[in-house]
Amino acid sequence: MATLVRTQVGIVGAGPAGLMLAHLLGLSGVESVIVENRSREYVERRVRAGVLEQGTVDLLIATGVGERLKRQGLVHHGVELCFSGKRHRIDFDALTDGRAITIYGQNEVVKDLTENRLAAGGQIFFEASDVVVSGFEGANPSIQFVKDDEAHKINCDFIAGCDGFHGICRRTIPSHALRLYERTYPFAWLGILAQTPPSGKEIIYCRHDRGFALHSMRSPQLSRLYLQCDPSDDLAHWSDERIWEELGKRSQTQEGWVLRPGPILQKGITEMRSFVAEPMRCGSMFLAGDAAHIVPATGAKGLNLAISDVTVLARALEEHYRAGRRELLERYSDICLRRAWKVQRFSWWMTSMLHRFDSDNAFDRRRQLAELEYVVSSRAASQSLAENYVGLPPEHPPL
Ligand code: RFL
Ligand code: PHB
Repeated sequence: MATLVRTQVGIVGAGPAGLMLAHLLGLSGVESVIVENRSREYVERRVRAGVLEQGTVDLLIATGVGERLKRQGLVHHGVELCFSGKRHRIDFDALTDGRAITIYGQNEVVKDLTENRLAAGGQIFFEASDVVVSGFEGANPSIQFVKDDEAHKINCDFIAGCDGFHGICRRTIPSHALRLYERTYPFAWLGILAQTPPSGKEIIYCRHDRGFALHSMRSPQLSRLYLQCDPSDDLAHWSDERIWEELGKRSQTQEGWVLRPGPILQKGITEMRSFVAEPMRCGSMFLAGDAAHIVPATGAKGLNLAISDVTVLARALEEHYRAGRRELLERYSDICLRRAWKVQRFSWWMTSMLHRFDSDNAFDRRRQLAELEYVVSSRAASQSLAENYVGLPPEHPPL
């Protein structure tokens, strides 16, 4: 016999989407339980995103999980674009009425949310295996899993599929009930974390004939850098020396700027993909975050979009439990997809403008440079980049 748990919302996945949903529901008095297949240590150490939009930061602070973020987050008022040997700054202050982004690792957000959730008495089952969701097309949704060799079953009113792109929730929905939109890119990113001060004050996006490079950071002593590489590339082909040499070549400027290499603490290769599943709901199961959509990392949007989805979902569930109104639950998918497609467009555009496409001819390369010239020389074009980068306004009224 399985150990039975009863809750209102069963959440699959303790990434940013699942944890933030549980946190927001908790504040509204709605019960939830999270099931995660990895260990707490693994999830908290997984280095991924680093850029938080203004709206994400405001929400974390307003809901009481932004203390460390306020102390340790690095607030940036612009980004730089580098091409043809020159750097150009996009000034968010001047272009967005003072909105900004904050650099704070996704794993730090996950640590803060996990700690807060557990302190508030929330239940998270880590290291759950054989996770299965069922009954969401009928009246008895449930999540089943095995933990410490014991079978468990969570009976709930709703399931939140927050289990990322490779999770099981989206895959359990019958294929006729979903429409999938997808584009894979013919390149990947090699990302490193390095024990060296960042080479610039702000994030630098570099377009170069050898391929794209990105300079970011995690703290005044820790740099996060990325290089466009082949999707089939093997990390074994990328010695530390080759990585620093390639970063140097792709980021060089006419002023003779120098890169500061240092010990590389972590390396990984990430594929680049655009993906949307519509609708983001099947019966009483709601998909949120990467489970429903993926954006290429060039726009720094995936985590922010995940937070935006669960903000809408938490509000919709709260209205259902508090006032018996299902209207927002019915509109959940439409509201989220409106934002998701705008973010898809922006991420695709940033990716197309900054990467080397081997299929491009000389015309395409000149056009790509003309696009960059236009973006940095036209106030309207810079403003379009800036307003998307700091985060578009929500598609739903504020909480
Ligand atoms: P996550 O973070 O993938 O969390 C899903 C969780 O579900 C668990 N899981 C399961 N649990 C139970 N049963 C199963 N069968 C399960 N299968 C999976 C997983 O272990 C995991 O804990 O999805 P979520 O919460 O939707 O969050 C999305 C973000 O993680 C993602 O969009 C961002 O990391 C994307 N991204 C960036 N986003 C930004 O907003 N700004 C950035 O600067 C940024 N940079 C990036 C990025 C992603 C990158 N990679 C590695 C993909 C840079 C990189 C390199
Ligand atoms: C990061 O700091 O990890 C980062 C920054 C900008 C991006 C993607 C990732 O576009």
